[in-house]
Amino acid sequence: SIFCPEHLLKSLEKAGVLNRTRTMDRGKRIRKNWSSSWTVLEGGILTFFKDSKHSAAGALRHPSTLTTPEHTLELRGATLAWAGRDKSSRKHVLELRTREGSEFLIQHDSDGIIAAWHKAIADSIGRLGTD
Ligand code: I3P
Repeated sequence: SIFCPEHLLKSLEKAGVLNRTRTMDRGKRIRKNWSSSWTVLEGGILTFFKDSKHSAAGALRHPSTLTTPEHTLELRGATLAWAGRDKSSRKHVLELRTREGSEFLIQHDSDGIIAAWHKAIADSIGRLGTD
C-alpha cells in the first residue's frame, strides 16, 4: 500500500540542508549567489527550498523555507560530476547540469555528507534513464 510507512520512506530518497548556487540558466551563465537550503530528492526530482539562513534550526524558525520551493530540477537526462577547482574555491562541490541547460553547484563542508548526496543523485539519474 502507498500508505504504509515503509513505502513512504522509500519514495523519499534523501533530504537535508545543503549549500547551493545556480551558475547557468538555460545555457546562459549567471552570477553565483550561494545560499543554504533545505533540499529534497524524491521521485527523480531535486527540490531546493528557500534560503534557510544557515541551518536546519534556522529552517525550523522559518517554516515557509521548508514548504516554498525555489528551484525544482528534473533529473532525467541530467549529468552530475565533481566540480573542478575552476568552478569554485570551495571544497566538496558537485556540479549538476539539467537537460534544459541549467547548472547548479551543490556543496557541504562534510565530505561524508556530500558523498552520500553524490551517490543518491547519481543513483536517481541512473534509474531514470535518458529517454
Ligand atoms: C563571488 C563570490 C562567490 C565565489 C565567486 C565570486 O563574488 O565570492 O562565493 O564563488 O567566485 O565571484 P561576488 O559575491 O562578488 O559575486 P566560490 O565561493 O564558489 O569560489 P568565482 O567568480 O571564481 O566563481
